[in-house]
Amino acid sequence: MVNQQIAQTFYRIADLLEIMGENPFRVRAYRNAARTIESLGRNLREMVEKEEDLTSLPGIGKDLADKIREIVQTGSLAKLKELERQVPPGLVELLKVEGLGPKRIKTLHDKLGITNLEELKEAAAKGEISRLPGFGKKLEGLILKGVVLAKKEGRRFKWSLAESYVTDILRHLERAPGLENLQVAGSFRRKKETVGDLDILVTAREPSLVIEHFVKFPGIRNIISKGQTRSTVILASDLQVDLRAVDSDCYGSALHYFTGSKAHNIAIRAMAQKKGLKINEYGIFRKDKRIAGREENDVFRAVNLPFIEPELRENRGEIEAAARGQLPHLIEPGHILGDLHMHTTWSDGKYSIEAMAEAAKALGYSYIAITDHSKRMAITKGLDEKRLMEQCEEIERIRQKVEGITILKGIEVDILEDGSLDLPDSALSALDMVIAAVHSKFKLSRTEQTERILRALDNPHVNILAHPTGRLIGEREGYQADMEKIMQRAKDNGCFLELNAQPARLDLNDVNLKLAKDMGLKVAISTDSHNTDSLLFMRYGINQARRGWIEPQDVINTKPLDRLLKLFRR
Ligand code: DGT
Ligand code: CA
Ligand code: CA
Repeated sequence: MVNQQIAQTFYRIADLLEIMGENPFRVRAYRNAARTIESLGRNLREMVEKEEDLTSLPGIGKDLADKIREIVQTGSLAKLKELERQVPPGLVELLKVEGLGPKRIKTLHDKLGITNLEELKEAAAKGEISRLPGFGKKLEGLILKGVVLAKKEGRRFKWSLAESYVTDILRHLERAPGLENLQVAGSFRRKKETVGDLDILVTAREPSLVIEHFVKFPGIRNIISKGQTRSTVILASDLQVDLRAVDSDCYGSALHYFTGSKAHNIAIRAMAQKKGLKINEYGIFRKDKRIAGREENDVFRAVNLPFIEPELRENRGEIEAAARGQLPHLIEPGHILGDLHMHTTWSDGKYSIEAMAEAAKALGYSYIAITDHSKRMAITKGLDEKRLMEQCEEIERIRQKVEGITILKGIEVDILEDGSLDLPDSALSALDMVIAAVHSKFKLSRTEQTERILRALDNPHVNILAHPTGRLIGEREGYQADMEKIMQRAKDNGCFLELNAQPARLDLNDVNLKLAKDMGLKVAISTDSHNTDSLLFMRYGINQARRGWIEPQDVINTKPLDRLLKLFRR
């Protein structure tokens, strides 16, 4: 998964170049290349190792091909380091503020001398930003809110991106001399949607040899500390990695401790105290004698609980549920029988209906739904009524051709500002299922937004509400709406909410998923794929679902086709 890292590097270079006011063509070249790489089916590491011609890829010339090789071979890129030296780091931070792109950041820097979040906040508070041409009061308000959010978030990494680093680090660490156990703990193991840093735990014959080997990982920018049993490093991407070597005798309790969450740990420790036990990363103790700690389950056993899955360890009721013997049996990838949200070349997808069906079939699915955009999404070539009917005919032809998987006729229809839908009922009634989605007017008031969505759910053709909050992780907070009200209406109307598995969306989040579950509202876990590769995003959705306590019976696309179709008859 080096692809994601390379794409990330190129996006970053594009941002930096743009902040510096460099040639827009060069900026665009980096962004185009990043997009190509993100949706590439091939692994670039493999291509580099086999010395394949990278310039055969769209948008990759000789210069970018060299850069890709450099990243694969060294784990970093000299060009990026050079740019990062030239642009004040505080200025790069500003990219995290919603409403601010590199162009505007350049303007803020040139006209107001702003170089960091603090100065941005001051300028916004003083009303200086709204006086700049092209900014305005509304944007200034947005920026002020964005600053607060950006500060709170710090620099966190989407789980999927963190995973690509984990893969590389583990591949490196597995070759460490005398290594015994190796596990990534922390929020990464809990599958949290964003990860602050990585916490890796090892046991080894000779821990210092593992540490020596660890700090030779090619992707490291800074070694912050390096002792006999622990080390902290910063990768070229800014991701911090903590490595700890522990004794085998306490590996289990250390794994539990460093998996967290902190709130879960504290609650478990309090239970232990009541039993006269002490639990910490070094083991489970009675008086000062270690009585257990080799296995993670020793910790739970000590407080009379069954094993609790890492995804649940947030002290959100999992300990009480465990004590009552009522832990959920969490959903797993194998439970999913089909994918109910994907795009094709009929709108903004990259592959034909047939290619998507074949790819889904290869994953072992028994059904998919084709859900292209509707006409309001003009930039995506969204379908009007006429083209939708043509697409239905096309699906019928492909149904004859591709056996072993059922292709459902669907649409991702836009919810217009007043809550009506972008296509007439006569068109929607020809389909097997309808997804409704908000793609515009994010700034309506909470009441208006809620009413708008409720009205859409009241349309008897609507089955699923797509990416229900509209948030983009770390980029956009999502619109204001009363989720509980929306969920209740969905349930009353026989609709479902989507858990969109795109790694930047993961919308619904864990808390909302649990809310839906407790309400008895089912969800669809869907990839919203625009190409065949991203059908694999399903596992990110599964991660998120597990954090939301979701069991197979809570998910509609775990049901066989006949039962699914019954659910779509409202
Ligand atoms: P992150 O890195 O912000 O995404 O979140 P975590 O959960 O990975 O947190 P991190 O890296 O600060 O610490 C890893 C784990 O170590 C954490 O989940 C629980 C444990 N831990 C850290 N500090 C404390 C503490 O003060 N008390 C207890 N009981 N556990 C702690
Ligand atoms: Ca961590
Ligand atoms: Ca840490």
